[in-house]
Amino acid sequence: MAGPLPGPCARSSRRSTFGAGWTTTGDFAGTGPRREKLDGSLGDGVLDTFATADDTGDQGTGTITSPEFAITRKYIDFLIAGGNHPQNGDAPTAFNLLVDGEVVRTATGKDSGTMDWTSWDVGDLIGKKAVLQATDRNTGGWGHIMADNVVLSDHAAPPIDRQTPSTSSSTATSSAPPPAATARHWTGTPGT
Ligand SMILES: [Ca+2]
Repeated sequence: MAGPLPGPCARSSRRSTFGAGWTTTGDFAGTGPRREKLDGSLGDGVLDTFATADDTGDQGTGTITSPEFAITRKYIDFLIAGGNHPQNGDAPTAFNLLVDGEVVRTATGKDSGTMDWTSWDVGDLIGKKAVLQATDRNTGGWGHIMADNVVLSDHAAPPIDRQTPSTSSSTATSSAPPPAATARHWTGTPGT
């Protein structure tokens, strides 16, 4: 089974920082998960680069980086929202997977504050050590990125609008995660 992953959010709502092993740079130095409940989010803490050390919102830039962990499953599923500024642009708001310091997977938002599932196929990276990194070099409109509930999974988490409604009362805005993801929330413990 997969070992525990470093996690910013599942158990971090009572902390003021992201936790052991996380590094924060630029305007995010010393920050932690923002306490907020976004549409589609789970729990009450979110990695959100709008939450700068001096409350400058979109103007803040820098990085938030997880501890190193081993990729042990075929997919990395996570919730993402925020600005649509891809990593390969001049001023990204991106959530990235790095191996040996290189960005090997990247995601950005949709200029939306509604969190939705995204999945990376990392089958070719199984066995590698990696870190997650939020990179914000954008100071304009929608100049922030949010991410949460990163999990290693055997299944790709589909976007909310393509998930099968569960039983009776689900709506289009239901945030119920796929079973594969709920089973493996980050534990908040650095990888072992
Ligand atoms: Ca920013």
